[in-house]
Amino acid sequence: MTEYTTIRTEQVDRVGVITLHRPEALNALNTQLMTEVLDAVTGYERDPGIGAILITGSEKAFAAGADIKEMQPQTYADTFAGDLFAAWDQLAQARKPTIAAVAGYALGGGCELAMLCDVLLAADTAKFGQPEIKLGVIPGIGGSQRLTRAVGKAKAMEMVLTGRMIGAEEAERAGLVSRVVPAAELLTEAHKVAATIAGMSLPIAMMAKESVNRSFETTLAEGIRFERRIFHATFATADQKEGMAAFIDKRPPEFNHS
Ligand code: CO8
Repeated sequence: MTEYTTIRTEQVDRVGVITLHRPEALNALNTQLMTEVLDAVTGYERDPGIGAILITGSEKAFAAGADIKEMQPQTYADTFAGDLFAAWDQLAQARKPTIAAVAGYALGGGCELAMLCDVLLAADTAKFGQPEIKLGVIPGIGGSQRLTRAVGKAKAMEMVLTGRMIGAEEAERAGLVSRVVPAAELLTEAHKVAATIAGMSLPIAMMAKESVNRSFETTLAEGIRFERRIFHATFATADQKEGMAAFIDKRPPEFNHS
C-alpha cells in the first residue's frame, strides 16, 4: 500500500476510496495532492477488485480550489511549459465509474474536481463556486466547459463572471449534482451508491459510462449509433447472459465481470 500524505485511501469491498486530507489548507489542490490522487486512481483503475472510485473531502471542504499559495509566484512560461493542471485529464479519462461526495466548499479547482467525477452527491452544506475571477484568473481544470454543460449558459456565466457561490439546493435544481442529502448521511449514501455501481458487471458499467460520456463529444445521431453498437457488444459478455437469466429465474444476478 502506497503511503500518501495529502490523501487517505481505503478499499471497502469493491469500492476504492480517496479522501482528500490537507485540513490546514481546506484540501487545496497542490501538486503533491494532485499527484497522489492520480496515483491512487491509477492503482484503482488497474485493480480488478475495484469496481468504483469514491472521492470525498472533509465536512468543511471537499476542496477550496487549486493551491493559491503555490500558484501565485508562477510565470506564464511556467504554466504553459508545465501545462499546469493538464494532468487532471487523467481523472476525466478514468474508465471505472467515479463518485464525488461533496460537503462544504467545492470552489474553483475543487468544483472542477467534483465535476470531473461521474456521479456528484452533495451534502446540504455543500457550496459550489468558480471564484477564480476574483483572483485575476479563470477556471483552468474544465470549469468553464463542464459547468456550462451541467447548468447552462446563464448560471455558468453568472458564477464564472461574479464568483458567486451556490448552495446544494440550487446546485441540485440546476442539475450540477444528482442528489442532496443531510450532511450526516453523505458518506453513508455515497458508499451505498458506490457499492451499488461496484456490484454491477464492471465491463458493462464501463461501457455505460463510456456511452454517457460520448454524448458530450459527438452529434446525437453518432452518439445513438455508438450507444447501439455498445449495446450489441454487451451480448458478448457472460454477465449479459447471467443478468437476464437471473431476472427470468427471479434471483439476484451473480456477475463475474466478464
Ligand atoms: N489555496 C491555498 N490555501 C487555501 C485555499 C486555496 N485555494 N483555500 C483556503 N486556503 C487556506 C487559507 O489560506 C488558510 O490558511 P492559513 O490558516 O494558513 O491562513 C486555511 O486554508 C483556512 O482558510 P480560511 O482561513 O480562508 O477559511 P475560511 O473558513 O475563513 O474561508 C473559504 C473559507 C471561503 C473557502 C476561503 O478559504 C477561500 O475563499 N478560499 C479560496 C477559494 C478560491 O478562491 N478558490 C479558487 C482557487 S483558483 C482555482 O482553483 C483554479 C485555478 C485555475 C487556474 C488555471 C491556470 C492554468
